[in-house]
Amino acid sequence: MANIEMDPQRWKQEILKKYPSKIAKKREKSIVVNDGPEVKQAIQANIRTIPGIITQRGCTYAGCKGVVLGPTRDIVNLVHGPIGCSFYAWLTRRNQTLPPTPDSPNYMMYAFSTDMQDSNIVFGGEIKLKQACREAFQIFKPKAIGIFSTCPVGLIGDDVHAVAREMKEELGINIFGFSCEGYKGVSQSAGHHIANNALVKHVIGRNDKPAEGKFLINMLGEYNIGGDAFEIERVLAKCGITLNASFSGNSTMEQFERAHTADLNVVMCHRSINYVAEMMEKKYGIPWFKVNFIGAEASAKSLRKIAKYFGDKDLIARVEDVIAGEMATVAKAIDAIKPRTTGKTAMMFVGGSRAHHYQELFTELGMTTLSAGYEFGHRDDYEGRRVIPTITVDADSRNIEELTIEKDEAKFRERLTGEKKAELEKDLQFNEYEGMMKDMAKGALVIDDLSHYEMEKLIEIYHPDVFCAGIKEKYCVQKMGIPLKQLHSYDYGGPYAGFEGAVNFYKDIDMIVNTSVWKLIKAPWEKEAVIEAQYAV
Ligand code: CFM
Repeated sequence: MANIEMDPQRWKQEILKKYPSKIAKKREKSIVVNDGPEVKQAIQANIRTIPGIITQRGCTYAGCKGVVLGPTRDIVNLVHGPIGCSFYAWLTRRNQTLPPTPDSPNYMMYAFSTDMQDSNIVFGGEIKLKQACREAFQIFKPKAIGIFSTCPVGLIGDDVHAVAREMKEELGINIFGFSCEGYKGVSQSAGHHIANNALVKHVIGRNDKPAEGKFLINMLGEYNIGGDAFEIERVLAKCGITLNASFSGNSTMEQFERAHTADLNVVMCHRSINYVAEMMEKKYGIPWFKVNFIGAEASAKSLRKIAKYFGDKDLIARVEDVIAGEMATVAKAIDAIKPRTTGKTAMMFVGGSRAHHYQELFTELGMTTLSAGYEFGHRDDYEGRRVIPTITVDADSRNIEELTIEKDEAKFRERLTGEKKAELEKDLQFNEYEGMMKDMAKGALVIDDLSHYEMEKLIEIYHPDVFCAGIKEKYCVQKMGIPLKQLHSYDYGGPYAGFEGAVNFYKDIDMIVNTSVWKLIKAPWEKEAVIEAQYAV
């Protein structure tokens, strides 16, 4: 059973005591004891990890290629770099996709790489990159090729953008490059921004034919992990809401190209895609608001928001019908499971949005989130977008291009006129994300870029019933006798989004927190004598 008596301030002080004073001073600002929703607290985020500290973070290339473009099935995602970078990106993330017919283009199972060698590092890799574009074109005849830069590309100065322009001309398909070298930012978050920029520059707006149907929305920041997008698509279709484009779970190039024709942008993962939402509003006049399809209640709320936006009586009624039907099944599951999960505790350290979104599901299970944090969230993901103007721009953030966006006079369409907008604004918060801290309990520990050491100490002291993170943390945590649920890949379970997803999650968490296996195992060092040493100074 969890030990929740621990004073979080004491935990923080104990952790910081172990660090050299300079490091303690830095880490101190990234560890906040939450004072509850009324108090506005600042947290330090999106800064470099201190060298020597074991972080959970990934690289800029991972955020660009793996996260944002990875789930799009009919684009050849060509990695310019050594083969190791491609091996990482090759189906190691659990994006799923569903081509409409067996012979529809789907390149997601392939790893496209220029396989740079030492000689390319010395003499340059542009020739090899051009050859790779031609080869990919000859074999697959794709609609588009995206070229992703890995660290050595930036170091030797290969110009992927010039190659992309030349190849676009030669092959007659859309080819564009990303300067997403792994070291480009402090985490994968920089890669999201770089991907967003290129999508706006090179893809969105190329096809003016919208999807067929009424109530056209784009779903931004949903990546179809574990089939989440399929469940969201099912629910939207049932409601009669048309998905015009998805960025980018189960998506295609065609969807990206027609995204500017939608009536509304809804944003799931704020961290990875808020740039596209903002830029599309300026350029094409599409309003956006935040939604969350993780959690049954949150899904219902999000559907109601969408229906409210369109203001169509039939749509509103249909959405209520769908919610009532889906909630009946959810209620059955929760009634059976909740008595077994109530009072249990969870901790979540994932990415830049799930550490917030999944708290919804744990609340539905009657569980408490003792501590949570993002790997690479920015202050706005913790404190809300109101802090954006006050965030200090440092050398690392300045490194990422900020596009200047202007209204596209030909394609701009005013979706909301003054009066209607003012009316809707009473209920819908446009351009807003209030962040994670507001939803967390008083006394909960909010920790940005959690270090491995801090993770071990959290577990030793609090003994949560479940710890949620990724594969890097999984086995260390489980060897400490605490179950770990992966929230990046879902441990090959899921979907967890929407209503059916919520039920799947309840069942999985019930099994995880109520199995006795974790109480029976002992790590070798708990059973046998070990030799320990200490520094003399
Ligand atoms: Fe957004 Fe993501 Fe996440 Fe993310 Fe990610 Fe991911 Fe994630 Mo892993 S885009 S921030 S960079 S929701 S890959 S699909 S699970 S860390 S919390």
